[in-house]
Amino acid sequence: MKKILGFAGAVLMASLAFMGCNEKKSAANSGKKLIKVGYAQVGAESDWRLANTESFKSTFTPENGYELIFVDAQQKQENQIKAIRDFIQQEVDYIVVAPVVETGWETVLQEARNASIPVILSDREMKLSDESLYLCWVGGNFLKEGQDAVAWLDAYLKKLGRDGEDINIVDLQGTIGASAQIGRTQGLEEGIAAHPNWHLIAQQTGEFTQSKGQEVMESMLKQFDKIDVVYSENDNMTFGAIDAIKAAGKVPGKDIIIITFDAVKEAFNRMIAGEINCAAECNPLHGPRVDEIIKNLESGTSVTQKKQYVTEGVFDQDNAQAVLPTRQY
Ligand code: GYE
Repeated sequence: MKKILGFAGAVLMASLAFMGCNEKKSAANSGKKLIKVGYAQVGAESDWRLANTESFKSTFTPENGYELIFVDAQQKQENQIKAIRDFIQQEVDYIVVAPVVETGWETVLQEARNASIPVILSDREMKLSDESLYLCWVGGNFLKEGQDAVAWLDAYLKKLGRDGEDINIVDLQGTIGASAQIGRTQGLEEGIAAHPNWHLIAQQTGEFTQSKGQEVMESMLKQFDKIDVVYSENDNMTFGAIDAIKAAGKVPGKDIIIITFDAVKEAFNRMIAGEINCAAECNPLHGPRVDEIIKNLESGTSVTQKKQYVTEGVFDQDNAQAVLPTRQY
């Protein structure tokens, strides 16, 4: 105890000396211990992801009381597992994970539990045999996003007077096994099952990236003459698909109805330009939400909500122009 007090005293003295030559007051130099947070991020595959990273980096700052250890796992689960093990080694106070895929996490989460480090999930979910291996989760409702997009398509086809026609749909899927892919794909498949005239003619992953989205769309366009709808599970794949559609001499948004997910600013620009018909929103700004959870825990308030879904909307060419100035990402 004496030793700890001695050490704390030394830290305080050093901090006071530091503060003396630095006007700026912050948690970093007020002598308060920074909360050490390790964030195992999926990667940098999309605009959505970059906005999510920025949200964490701008929230988890020394001024706000944090030391952030940020790891970009390059869309590989094995890199995230390694990052979590490194966080445990570095004795972080909290581990935050945006899991690339849903399954395969039990062992490493058990290791975090053995080290008494709380794990908070953000963005995508995990499917675990023991839900108590993580504290809580905050993110988008991917199934609802898919269902909302399907409801939009249903209404749009009615508006066009095409609801009685055969409609050929292709699905550009996200990373297979990611909860964002699983929920959005399920939303579409439910829609297909409910509409006998909707036909899912192709379904393939574009890994949530622009280049893969373009490549997969190119091959689908070669394979099928009549594609009525592209259901693309994120914006960047959509941007790639639009390039492929234009290169094939077709007009995106007119010859082919384009539905996208995320609704980043560029998707709004494309709706205004007429190239995208509908964007189902997915909010990436989870930094402040996770900050609030951690601050509550630090002040002794326990987590009451295991899962926190973020509210999300659906946008189209009718409201894109009006909504764009209000968008944050
Ligand atoms: O839709 C996509 C990103 O998990 C919700 O991941 C996220 C998804 C998002 O790569 O753009």
